[in-house]
Amino acid sequence: MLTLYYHPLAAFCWKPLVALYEAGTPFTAHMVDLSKPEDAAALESLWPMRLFPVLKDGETVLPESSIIVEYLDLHRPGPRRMVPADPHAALQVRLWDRFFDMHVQAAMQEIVWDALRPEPRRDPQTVAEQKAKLDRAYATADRHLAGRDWVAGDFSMADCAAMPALFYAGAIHPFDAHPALSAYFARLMDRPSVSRVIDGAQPWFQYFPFHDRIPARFLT
Ligand SMILES: N[C@@H](CCC(=O)N[C@@H](CS)C(=O)NCC(=O)O)C(=O)O
Repeated sequence: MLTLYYHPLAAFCWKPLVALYEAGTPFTAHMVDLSKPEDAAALESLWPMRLFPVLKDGETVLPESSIIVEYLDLHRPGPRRMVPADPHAALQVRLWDRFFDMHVQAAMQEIVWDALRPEPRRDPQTVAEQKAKLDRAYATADRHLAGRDWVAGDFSMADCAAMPALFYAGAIHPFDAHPALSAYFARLMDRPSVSRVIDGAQPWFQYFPFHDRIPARFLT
């Protein structure tokens, strides 16, 4: 049996959750509450970096959201692959998965960490720099998405990565001025797998420091 160690609010955990729901793969969702020392120690015993998501499948223990999705594709494939078999198409999926993790999620996380610090330790300069990075990433994604339904061919791991990145980053620093990106985000939000992940996170949104900027349609 597969067990996913995760937290419902954690953006990187949403990526394998979407992949699991897309495939209809049964799994046990094991919530990790890092404010509890025993949970933190248990996660650390699985992955010393003490970051989730972590997937356990028998003796196999895998951290890293993209590696987990690739593993699921290999060992628990659903009706459609999240990383295409064609190596050239797969490169595009991995490229855009990296893009959303490194240029959208990372910038969004820096802004969140800043907001979680006590006021005197906040750094407006860092926030401004990260918002400028988001602007560049939004413009890049918008150009790429013009004329495309999904980021790289059919719905794939790249879209699983884009979903949490854009959900949280868009609440902090909106991308409404980018039509192709906005239309793509609306398509993402229409997927049942995505709604399921967002529904699961709802009780926890209050702990997101920008929760008052999450659009009301995601809160009901
Ligand atoms: N590159 C990792 C990043 C994982 C990561 O940063 N996870 C965050 C949650 S979104 C975490 O575990 N945070 C806990 C902490 O920082 O203590 C992945 O893709 O899985």
